[in-house]
Amino acid sequence: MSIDWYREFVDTGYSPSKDDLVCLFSFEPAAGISREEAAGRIASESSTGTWTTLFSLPQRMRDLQATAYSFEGKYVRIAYPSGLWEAGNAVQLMSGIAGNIFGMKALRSLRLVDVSLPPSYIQHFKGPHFGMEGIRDMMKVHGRPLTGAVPKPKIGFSAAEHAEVGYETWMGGFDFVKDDENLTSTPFNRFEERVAALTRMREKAERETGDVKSAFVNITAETEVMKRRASLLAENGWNYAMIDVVVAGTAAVMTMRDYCSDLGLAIHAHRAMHAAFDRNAKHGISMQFLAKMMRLIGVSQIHTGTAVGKLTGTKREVTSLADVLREKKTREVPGVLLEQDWGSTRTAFPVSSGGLHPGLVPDVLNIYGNELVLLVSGGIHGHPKGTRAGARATMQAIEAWQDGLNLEEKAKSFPELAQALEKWGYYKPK
Ligand code: CAP
Ligand code: MG
Repeated sequence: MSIDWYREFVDTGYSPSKDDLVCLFSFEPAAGISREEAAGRIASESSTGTWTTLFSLPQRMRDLQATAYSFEGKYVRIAYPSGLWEAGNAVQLMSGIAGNIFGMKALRSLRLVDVSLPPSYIQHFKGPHFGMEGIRDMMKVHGRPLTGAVPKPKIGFSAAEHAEVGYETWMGGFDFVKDDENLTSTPFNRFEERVAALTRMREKAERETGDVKSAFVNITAETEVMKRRASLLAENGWNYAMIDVVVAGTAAVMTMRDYCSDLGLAIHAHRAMHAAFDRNAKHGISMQFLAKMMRLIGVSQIHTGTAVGKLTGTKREVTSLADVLREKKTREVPGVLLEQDWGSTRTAFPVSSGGLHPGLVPDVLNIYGNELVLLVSGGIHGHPKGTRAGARATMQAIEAWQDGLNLEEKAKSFPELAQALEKWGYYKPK
C-alpha cells in the first residue's frame, strides 16, 4: 500500500481552464526524488494534499487539487482551480502558492518565478488608484521621467534640515523628495514636524518655480499609526504616502491601499528586505511575483532596480519588472514571466534607484525609456557644488539623452553636468 499520493497531482495531459491560476516554479529535487515526485509535492502541498494517504477524500477535495502539467528543464507549471482562492484575499493566495512548499525536504531548492492570474481572480482587486497617466496629470509632468531624491545621509537630519535639503532638491528641478526606508518618526526627526517643515518648503518651492512638487513621506508603522500619518499628509495637501511594503506586510498594504485611495494619496512602495527572498536564483520568490502582487493590490509605483547601480538586479530582470507594471498585457518571457492580461487594472510606475548619478542616467533611460520614476540621491548630494547643482546636472543628463546628445557634448555648455562627470564619470558603484 503506497504511503503518499503526490503523483496524483501530476498530469502532463492536463490543460488549464480559463479560470485556473497558473504558477511557474523552478526547482531541484532532492537526492533520490524524481522530477515528477518533487513536482507532485509542490502541487499537493500548495493546494489540498499532505504527506500520507487519508482515510477519506471527498470529491470536492479532488476538484480542488492543483496539477503539475508542464515540465521544461528545471521549470514546472502548476494549475490551481479557482475554488481554492478567497476572492480579493492576496494574503491567502501567498499562504498557498508561497507558503510551506519552500521548506520541503524533498526539494533541494524551489523558486516561485511568476503567476498568471485569470480575469476571474483579478476582478476582485482595485489595482492602482491613479495609473501612470493619472500620476503624470497630478504632477503636471509629461514626456520625461519623473525625478526625485532621498536626503543623504539616509537618517540623522532634523525635520527642518530634512526639509531644507528637500527645498534644494526641488529648486534643482526635481519633482519629489523621498524619505529613506529606515526613516519614520525618531526623536531627532518626528513625523509630524517633518510633514509641517516639508509642507512649508513645498509651498515655497512651488511658488518660486511654478511647478508641482511632492514627496514620498514614509508612514511605515503599525497599521492604525499608518492611517493617522496618511490622514496628516492629506490634511497638508500631499498627494503621496510611502510604505515599506515588504516589511509592512501584504495585509497592511491592502488596508492602506483603500485608506490612501479614499484620501487621494498615491502609494510609493519601497521594497526593503526583498533581496532576502529574491536574490538567490535557485530558492525563494522572484521580484516579478512581488511586483505583480503590488500592482494587483494597488500601489502606484515600486522600486525595480537599475542594472547599473550599487544593488543587484540584471537588465533582464529590470526590463521584465517594468513590463509587469506598465503593460496592459505582459508577454511571456521564458523562465522569467508568464503571459498576463491585466484587463482594466491600471498601470504602475517602475522606480529606478540605488547608486545612480548623472553619468549613469543614459544607461538607465536606455533600459526604461521615459516611463519611470528616477531617483538619484547620493548622486546629487555628493555633487561638488551641492544638492541643487546635482539635481540640475541630472536634469541636464536627461535632456541630453532625450536630444540624442552624449553627456560630454552637453557638459560643454552646462557646468553642473561637467562637474558631475569630473567627479563620477561613468562609474558603476558596487
Ligand atoms: C538609494 C536608497 C534606496 C535604494 C533601494 C538607498 O540611495 O535610498 O533605498 O535604491 O533599493 O538607501 O540605498 P542612493 P532598490 O541613490 O544614494 O544609492 O531601489 O533596489 O529597492
Ligand atoms: Mg534608501
